Order: sequence, then structure tokens, then C-alpha cells
Amino acid sequence: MIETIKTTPYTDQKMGTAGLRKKTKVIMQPNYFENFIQSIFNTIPALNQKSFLIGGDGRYFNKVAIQKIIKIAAANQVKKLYIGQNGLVSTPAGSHIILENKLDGGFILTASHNPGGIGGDFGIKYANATGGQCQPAESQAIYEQTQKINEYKISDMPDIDLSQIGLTRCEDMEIEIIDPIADYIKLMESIFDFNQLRALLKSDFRFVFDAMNGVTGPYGKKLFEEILGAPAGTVIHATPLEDFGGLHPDPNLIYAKPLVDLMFSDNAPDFAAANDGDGDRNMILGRRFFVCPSDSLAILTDHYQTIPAYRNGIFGVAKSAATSMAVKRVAEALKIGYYEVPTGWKYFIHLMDSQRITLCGEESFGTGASHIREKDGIWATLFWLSIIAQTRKSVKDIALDHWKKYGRSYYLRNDFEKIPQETADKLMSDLQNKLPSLIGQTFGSYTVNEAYPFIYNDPVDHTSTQNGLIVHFKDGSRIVYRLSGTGTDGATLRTYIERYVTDDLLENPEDMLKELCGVSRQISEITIRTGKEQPDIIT
Ligand code: VG1
Ligand code: CO
Repeated sequence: MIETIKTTPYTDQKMGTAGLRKKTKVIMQPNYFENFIQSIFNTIPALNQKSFLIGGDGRYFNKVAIQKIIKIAAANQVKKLYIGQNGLVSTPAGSHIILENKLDGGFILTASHNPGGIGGDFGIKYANATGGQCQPAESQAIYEQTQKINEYKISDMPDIDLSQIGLTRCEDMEIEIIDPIADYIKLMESIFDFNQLRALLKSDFRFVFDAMNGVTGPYGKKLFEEILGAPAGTVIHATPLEDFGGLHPDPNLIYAKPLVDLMFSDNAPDFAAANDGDGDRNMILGRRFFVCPSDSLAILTDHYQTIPAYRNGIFGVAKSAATSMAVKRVAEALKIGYYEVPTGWKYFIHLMDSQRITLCGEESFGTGASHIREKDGIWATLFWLSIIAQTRKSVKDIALDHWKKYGRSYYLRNDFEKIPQETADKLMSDLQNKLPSLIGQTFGSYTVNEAYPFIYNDPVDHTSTQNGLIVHFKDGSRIVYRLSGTGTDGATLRTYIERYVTDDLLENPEDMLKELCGVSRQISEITIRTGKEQPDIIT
């Protein structure tokens, strides 16, 4: 039976950089989640002809949320739902499932790399038929629905068993529980040379894949261990846990510290990769070596011919404005298209769909390509393994060769967290206002030659987006300032610091960028305005 439930709006259901992301307890408020899902459905016509995917990274509230979407979808007369077995689907695999089955959209339940559990975060990434997260105009339409919603429809049907693969029906809706892994692995096999990878992983080459107790554990076990023949135990933290085992499933030098310590120890394996909670981010490590994500994008692009799927040529490459300029130099050398977009994977979608780019990436440990419309942690891992298999070089030597050829962009991101929202907004608007006056000013060894807000004009739908403020110096160094759109606790100011050199290739980034980090704080007046002398997180 279908019930209509009266409800009242919540004011805070605006999607950020990647979907709606909130404290789990916020999402669990009465009708909060239901309102949001009904608001999405309210923006989609002819639901009785529409099919959607549902899955998540396995965090706390995942299964409850899935049952709620099923019941709301049934009551709204959705045609069909595809649901990952046991409620699990990684963000990249979800994008593939939507494209492969020509679905109209999907709900990936995740707060990505944010911690999970009742005291952690929960989120919804809502994808459309492109296989990528909805565009700003769609999230605006959904937001408007959330502001006026006064009822939602829900079926009183019993919960669906998510553990059994197969087709069932309830109300008038079909529900198919699917294997979320098999087709994704087939896709990887269509891109990479699995025989070459098998030869590498079955040799004495030592590799560790850290799934951080997130969704990529079962994907990694199946792919790296069963199919590619890496030894059992190659995949660590391989079981998706509701609270990620208390870990912060964010693959960086801080939150993946045990893996980093292993890679810098005497017993370090040759290669390690870590993925975040929902499997779209990656961190790449070699023996005693960390690959900065901006460099990773540049290095992958430079080696595209290593990969069977790209051997006959690629379209261009794109990066977020905050990502270092390393990949631009590669694009120029390879004479391929180059684009710079705002932060957030949704901005790459039109460039892929219009065949302007094949590869893209962000400084925040995201790399990917046009096989799907999300970033892809396992894909990046396979790409690196392929380069190693082909060059037979260490990760460090691959990076060093790259820097010798192109120079090096030393790069750091400094995050200042939990700033009161008004303080952060004022800091950004004051900084924007003073940008013109910075031009020509000298701060220590750095002289500003350009300072401007980053404005992106989408070449396909002609909308323009402002995201971040850029201060550029005479020697090619840059500072980018922007506010996070994924935080759940006050505002986070991100400052992205970059300095380009052609010698001194193997120095410590913190040493090389010490002065420029100080300059970034001075220009933004962060210490005076927030009391913070140092960033909370440096990546
Ligand atoms: C952060 C990153 C951004 C990334 C987004 C989603 O956003 O900076 O590059 O696309 O997270 O990542 P923000 O607005 O907090 O800077 V994840 O792995 O959802 O999906
Ligand atoms: Co993620």
C-alpha cells in the first residue's frame, strides 16, 4: 500500500561539491532523508519509464537508506531499480552500471573519504543518465523542491533481501539485485593488458592495496588477487565496515599513515595504492616515495601509450584549477587539448561527452578517464601498475624521469578547518576585493603578476561558474584559495600552493614551499581572522 506522509522542509539540503553530505545524525532526523529523495523524484518526469541504480560504500545507515529509497521509488511508480548486492557499489562502478545499462540515474550512498558511523558523516551522490553527478542546474532544481516539500510518498512493503542476486517485483516496480563487481572488472580488462599485469603481479614484485575498510575491498580481492594473481593478503583493510574500523577512509599521508610507514620502512614493498571509502580516490606510493596527485595526473598522461585502450591516441586532458600546472606542460608537449575546470568531477562530464578530453584529475587524489564519469581509484592503480610493468622502473625513477623532462611543480594543499562560516565568507570576499591591488606587490621573494577569481565557462552548456581565487607570481608560482564544499563542520578554507623549478628536483616540498605558504597566510590574513597560525591538515 502506498502512503502519503505530510512533512516540512529542512533548509540545509543544498548539494555541495559532491552531492549532499551531512553528519549521519543530521541525515537520520525524521523525514530528512525521505524529503531529499522525494525532492529528487519531484524533478524527474515520467518516473514510470525510469530506472535507477542504488548502492553505497557500506557505511553506517547504508542499508536503512537503501530500503527507504526502494519504498519511496515504488510509491512514486519508478519502473525499475538496480541494486548492488548487499547494498555495495563503488562510485566508479556505479557510474559504469548506469552507462552500461542505460539507466536514468543513480543514488550512491556515501560521504566518500569522510569518516562513517553514527558520529561520522553520511551522504548521497545523485547521478543522472550521463553516469556522473548531476549538473549545477539540476541540483538547484532539487534544492528548490527541498525548500517547498510538504509530503512524500512511501510504500509499506516489507524490506527487500539485498543479499540474493536476482529479479523481484513489488508494487509495480522491478528490483534487480546485481553483482556490483563483475562488469566493472570486465571494463578494466577492456582498458588494460591483464596478461602484462598478471606477469608483474605473479613475479617477485611486491604490491599492497589498502582499501581502508571501504567499498573497494571486495573489488580489490577479486581483481588483484583472484584474477591478476597477486598473493593472498595483497589487499589490506579489505572488508567494508560500517565505521571503516574507526579509520578515516581518506587515502593521504595523514590518514593512511600505517601504509605510508610501511612504504618508508626497510621492509617496504615495491608499490602501494590506497583508495577512499567509495573508491574514487587513490594515493600512489613507491618504496620511500609519495606521488603527489597532481604529478600522478601528469605522469599518467605522459604514458598514455602504455595502455591498450589509449594507444591509438587520446583526446585532451583536464584538471581542476586548484591542481598543479604539471599536466599542462605534458599536454603542450603531446599537443593534446588542455582544459581547466572548477573543483568537482561533474565539471569534467561535458568535456568527456563532447570528446574534448580522455583523461582528467584533481589534486585531491582523484584521477580518471572517459571510460566512466567519475574518478576511479582502481583504474589509477592499474594504470600505474601498467607503467611499472612496461618501464620496469621504480615509482621514484618514473617520477624523477618525469621531472627531468618537464621540471617539477612542488605542491602542497593547506586546509584550515572548522572556521565559522561568516568568518570564512568574509575572508574570501575581502580577499576577492583586494585582488587587483595585489598585482605588482612583492612578498619576500615573490612578486604578484596576476590575481583574479577563477571563472569557468562551460563550452557545452555555456554556463559560467566561479570557483576559487588565484594569485600568480612572476616566477610561475601560484596560490589558489577556495572554500570546501564537502565539509560538515563549519567552513574549511583550502589554500593550494605551487612552485615550479627545473633543478633541485628531489627536495622536500615543505622546505621548498615554506616561504610561499607563509605568503599565502599573509595575503589571506588567515591568522588575524581565525587565530590559526598553521593549517590543520597539509596534504
Ligand atoms: C573535495 C575535493 C574535490 C573533490 C570532492 C569530492 O571537495 O577538494 O577535489 O572532487 O572533495 O571528492 P571540496 O569542495 O571539499 O574541496 V570525493 O572522493 O567525493 O567524492
Ligand atoms: Co570519494
